[in-house]
Amino acid sequence: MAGDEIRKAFVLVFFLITETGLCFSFSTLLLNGQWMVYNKDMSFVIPGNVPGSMYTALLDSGKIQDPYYRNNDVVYRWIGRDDWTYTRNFTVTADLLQMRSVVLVCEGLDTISLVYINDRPVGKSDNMFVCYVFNIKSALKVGLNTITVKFWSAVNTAASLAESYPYWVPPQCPYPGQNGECHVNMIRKEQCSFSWDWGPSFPTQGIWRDIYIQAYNTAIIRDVTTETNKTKDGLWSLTVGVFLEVQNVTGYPVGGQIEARVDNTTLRYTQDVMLTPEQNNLTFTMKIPPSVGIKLWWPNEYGEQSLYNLNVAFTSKDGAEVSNKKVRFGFRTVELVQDYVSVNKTQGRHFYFRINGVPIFFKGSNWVPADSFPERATKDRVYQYLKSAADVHMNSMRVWGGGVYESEAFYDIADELGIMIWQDFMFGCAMYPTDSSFLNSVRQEVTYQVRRLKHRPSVVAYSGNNENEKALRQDWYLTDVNYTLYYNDYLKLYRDTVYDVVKNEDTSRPFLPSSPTNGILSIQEGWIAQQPWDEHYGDIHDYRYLDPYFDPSVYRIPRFASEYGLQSLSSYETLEKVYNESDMDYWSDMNEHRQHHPFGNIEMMAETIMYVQVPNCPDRKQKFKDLIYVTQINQAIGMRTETEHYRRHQNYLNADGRGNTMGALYWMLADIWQAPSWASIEYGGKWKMLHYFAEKFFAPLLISPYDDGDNVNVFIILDVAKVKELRRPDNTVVFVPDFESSSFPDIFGHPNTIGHPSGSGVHASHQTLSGTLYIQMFTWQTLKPLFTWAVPFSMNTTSQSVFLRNVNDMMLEAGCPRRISCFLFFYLGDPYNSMATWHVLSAYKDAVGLQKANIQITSIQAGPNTGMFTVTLSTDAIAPFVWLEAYGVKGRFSENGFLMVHSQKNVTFTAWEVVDIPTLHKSMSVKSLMDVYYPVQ
Ligand code: BMA
Repeated sequence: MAGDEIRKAFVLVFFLITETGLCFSFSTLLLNGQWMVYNKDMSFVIPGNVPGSMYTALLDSGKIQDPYYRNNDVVYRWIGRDDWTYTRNFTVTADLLQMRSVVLVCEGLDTISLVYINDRPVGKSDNMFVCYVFNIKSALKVGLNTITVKFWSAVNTAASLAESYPYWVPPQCPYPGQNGECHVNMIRKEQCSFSWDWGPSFPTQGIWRDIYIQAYNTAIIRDVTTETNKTKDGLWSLTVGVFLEVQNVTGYPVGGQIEARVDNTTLRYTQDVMLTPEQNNLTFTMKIPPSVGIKLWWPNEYGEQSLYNLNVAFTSKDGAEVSNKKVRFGFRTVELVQDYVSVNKTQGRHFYFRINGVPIFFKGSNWVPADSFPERATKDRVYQYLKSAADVHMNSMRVWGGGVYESEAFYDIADELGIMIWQDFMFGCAMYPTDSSFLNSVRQEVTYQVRRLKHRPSVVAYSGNNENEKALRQDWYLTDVNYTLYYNDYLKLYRDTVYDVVKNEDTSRPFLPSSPTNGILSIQEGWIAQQPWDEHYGDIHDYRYLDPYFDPSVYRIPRFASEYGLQSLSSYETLEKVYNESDMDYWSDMNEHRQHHPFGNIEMMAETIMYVQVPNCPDRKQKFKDLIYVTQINQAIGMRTETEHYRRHQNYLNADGRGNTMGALYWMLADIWQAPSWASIEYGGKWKMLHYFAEKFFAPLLISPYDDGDNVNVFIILDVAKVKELRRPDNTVVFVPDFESSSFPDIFGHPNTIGHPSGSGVHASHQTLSGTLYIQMFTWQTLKPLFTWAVPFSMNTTSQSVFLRNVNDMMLEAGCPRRISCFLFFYLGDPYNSMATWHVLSAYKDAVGLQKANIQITSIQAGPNTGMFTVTLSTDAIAPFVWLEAYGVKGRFSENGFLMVHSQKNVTFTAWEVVDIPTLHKSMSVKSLMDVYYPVQ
């Protein structure tokens, strides 16, 4: 073995032991690292890193500019249409080659490829989501060997598959404004890599996950799955699945022993086994005695995320070979409640999750790939995004079906942060082929991915696809020309293939046919419901771009909203990395080029006009900055209005049975590149105003006012770990906080909670939460409130109206002349508490009395913790949407985009990189709404 191979093998073994828990007594040769990459006519021959793609190889070799820069997605279209080959040499020792089985393990080949060892074909791939294992022993030799992976352009392959397919499998091509490629549904590849309505087309080729050689004489463990169950007597059991690969050279069975141990417990299991290449897996259940003292895994802000390590080892009979695999798992139960809402069964079915028996409102968003080039979606970046989600009280995330099954790092972090994953299978917004080779490939994909994910406590649900049930029912792709054909294809793919595998592999979490879906009703109606968007069943996706998004009455009342969103622009700072000076205009060609959603920029402008006045700075660049700011205001207000509306409906059912809403996952968490989109986190990690608003609207204790006809109606919403479900005689549900066994401060004592309501002045006893709600009426003109109402309240459900009053009467009492002059401010106990909120009585564009506020950053001081700084602000006038930025310094504020009603306010800046106070001071700027308007000349 050459020096660097030995080093790499060493690194792999070390990596496998420390990171994945794998450990081999047999030989392993890691082939990650530097390869040679070349295109079809060899006009480019460059080094390329594995895992990686040809785009990053070209970029790293200086052959292309940043592919994200300006319209490089179009300029570099040729790259995805060319064929790229990866090759490298490696050295094989006699020791390795004499092993009975020598296999090449490819955890990710993207996508259509032929694999050669020393010019002999040893395997091929057609699915980037499958782990391929090829037998390569006969192709290897002692000494220097060459491995070559020849990829075909995914674009060309998809086109030729579409052409030769007996009928159209729509949609053919994406919306032209996406500048994308066609027929991505014909191949098992990240569907958004051919472009999406928020992302560019970079149809990658390459070895995108680890690749290595393994040699063994007997058997090795490929997968370990776990399933934890709570039995009737309250005891836990752990069911373990072990999937091995067994040598098939000798023709004799392989004897040995399987041992399973759970770290830091007395749990141990052993079993003698006789394995053959066909009889290569086993399942066993360990009953867990009470003495083990199991600690549960809880979602974020509901308790700890206790995790256990399971070590499984196979030892060959002669003791000469040991194969280990370690997986981390947790003890938790998941149930999806879908019983009837009413006794007469006419009002639909519930749709909510119970985790460890506790009904939990899903607060979160949707995850799309963090980068067009998966190799750039590093663990650090994924952590940054998911930590940002947890920091704003999210407890759940849907891994959307047009991207990828995410990395181990992603699920590790979700397990650790308590982010419950709704996992789509990777099919989205399309019909799919159902020829046998496609379905076989899907079968392998689903088997591999489910075995990979099953031990993850964070994964709480599977869903067959993104929006294909709805698309077929609503004829999005003109499938009605032959509905039966496409319907039968749908069944073949999702019912007879995806679900068929899942039901054999993993019934420990719910499987939903699609998202959105009607759940049980969809199944009863033959997997395509009559109305998959029905609010009485399952989940909905709902977008309303042209409605007054600040008015809650425009929103639907579903059981669970798994997608809803509004667009905004990314910050100037983020756009600057990919726009040039001339692009810095709302209506520039570049801003249009990056906008992939039809009429998106026009829609954002229409939204602006409805709510605030359009910024009018004569300076073009400043006006663009101001427009960025107002689009972020619209998005934040829209998502706040819609999300609070969903949370308020937890305990409410309309006369027609809509309500008991138990999930709000907005679209979407983070951008794949710098562009106008629905994301709340910009490419690179910067929080948009929406993300700051999410910290408020997802807070466990929320004051939520809204216009209810002529009244203002104020709800208090409380998400706590101790909730009981009360069933009314008519079968409707009310969620009731249960404080009996938990002291109130515990509920908010979770370290992930920022801005938790200390000083809220609320008290809990038994099943009641009581306190005083303070309501103040202000005019826009002055910092002094007109009037303050102190409203004692007492609530006994998790979401309840505590105040309802005619606004005109309140104005009369307070002395407010007209709605457009005033607004309401609400707090519990302490007006300076971050939980305070406000409610406007008219759109800002009509507000009278607002003045340009002179806001000053009066001081920045270190603390309260390392990397944190206290920023003190002062104002001389009411200031809506106060927006702080630390240009060039990565980090986030504790609050941003707030309404400033006091002359002073402190916020905390948490830096994500080392920074000193003078640098921070220099970087920091502040503005508020009236700063974007200039006197008309
Ligand atoms: C839904 C999603 C995505 C899309 C989003 C915004 O259709 O599932 O496909 O990006 O809406 O349009």
